Amino acid sequence: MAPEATTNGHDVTLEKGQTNGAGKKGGIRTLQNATKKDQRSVALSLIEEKLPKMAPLKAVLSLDIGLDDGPIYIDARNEPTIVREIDCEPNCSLKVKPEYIQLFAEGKLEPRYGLFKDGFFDHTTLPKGEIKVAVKFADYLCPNVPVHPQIPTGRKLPSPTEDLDQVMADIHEFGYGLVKNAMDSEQIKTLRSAVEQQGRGEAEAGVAKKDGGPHAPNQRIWTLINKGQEFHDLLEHPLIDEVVPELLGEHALLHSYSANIARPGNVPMMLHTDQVAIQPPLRSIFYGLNIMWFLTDITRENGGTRIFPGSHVGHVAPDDPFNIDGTLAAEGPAGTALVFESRLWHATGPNEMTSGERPVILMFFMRSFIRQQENNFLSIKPEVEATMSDKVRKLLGYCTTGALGGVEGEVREGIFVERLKNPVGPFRDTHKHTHYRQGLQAS
Ligand SMILES: O=C(O)CCC(=O)C(=O)O
Ligand SMILES: [Fe+2]
Repeated sequence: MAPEATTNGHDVTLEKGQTNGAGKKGGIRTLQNATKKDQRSVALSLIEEKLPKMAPLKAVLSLDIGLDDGPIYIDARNEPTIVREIDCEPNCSLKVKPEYIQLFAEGKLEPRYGLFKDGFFDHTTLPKGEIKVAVKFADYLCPNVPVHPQIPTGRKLPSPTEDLDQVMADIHEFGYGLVKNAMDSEQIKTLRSAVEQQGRGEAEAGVAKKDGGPHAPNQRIWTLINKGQEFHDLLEHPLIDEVVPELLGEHALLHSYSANIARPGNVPMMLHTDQVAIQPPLRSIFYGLNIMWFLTDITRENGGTRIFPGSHVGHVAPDDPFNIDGTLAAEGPAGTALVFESRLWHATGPNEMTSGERPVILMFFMRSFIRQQENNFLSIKPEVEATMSDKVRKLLGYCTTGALGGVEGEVREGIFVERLKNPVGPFRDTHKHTHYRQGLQAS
């Protein structure tokens, strides 16, 4: 492999590719390959174009975008260049789909989402080494390069308060606020016991959802709607009506409803915004709002959610989403509700205690036009569905909002809908008409 400046080098690679076996295999196959090659070529051109911006990297990145000749190297130790061979260990290795390069450049994909989302299915796509180098490389491809968040100085940061006006002001200014005594001791006890028992039961039944690093000590309990009346009751809490409609507009939906137990030995979650998966990564509006209910006293030590206060506004994003240095922990006594909007950079904190859990309930609301995280219509048990209050049904999407969510063309607003016993099927001839009528009579 000869070192070469790639402005022309990638053309050579692509021509070589055209003569490979796959290219000779007839119409459709050839067409697909041509498209793929074009994406790699476009990716290389874009990287070359943005190369001068990459000087602050001061590092070497090995980059695999699927070229036939293997990875290229972005050598930004001095003036950034692209080379085919390198005389040192790269600081970071990155394998990324070439089409993502174009999406980054067009501002359609946020690097902290785009670089990691395929890792769920193929761990070889995860950057290796100094993660910051891969992230900033991708940032420099974007139209606007974000800056690392800084905690605001000289301003009083949010602390738990019963003054809801203050909470709203804190959410606007810092992206989050803390409601003190949102739950009384009876509610805390009931919900904590329900979460603990549910967590234990799911673990014993072998259906627990675990995360938080190699030992996966943390436990998520999803779809709380199916898991007890206590969780339905919490959805009737007046705080929801105080904050959700004002911040997310009418008809906001419950995006997901879960508990998260952070346990000792966990690795902090990746820093993220709660709308990072909504692409393109718009920063001008928040789509979601989380209400996190503290079921125990929450401190920095036992895994309080790590936050960059004020990181909900401006073009900010952490240089390394796996590094929580410089974050604050959202702390408060049991019964506190942490309310935070979806642009805020945050993560589950490390539980640094030797024993003791950090159980919280996460009620995650979204504006009514965004697809819900949980597909309630498929996951809610029919017998639970039958017991849901109108309020709960509405929050879960069983009610039309604007022209959305209707059944068989219902577009009026605020109509409760339900599964049709006999949805209208195809009509082709009179014989089938008779069948449909018979079906109706039978049901
Ligand atoms: O558990 C926490 O502290 C935060 C969880 C979180 O950020 C999330 O589920 O998106
Ligand atoms: Fe989150």
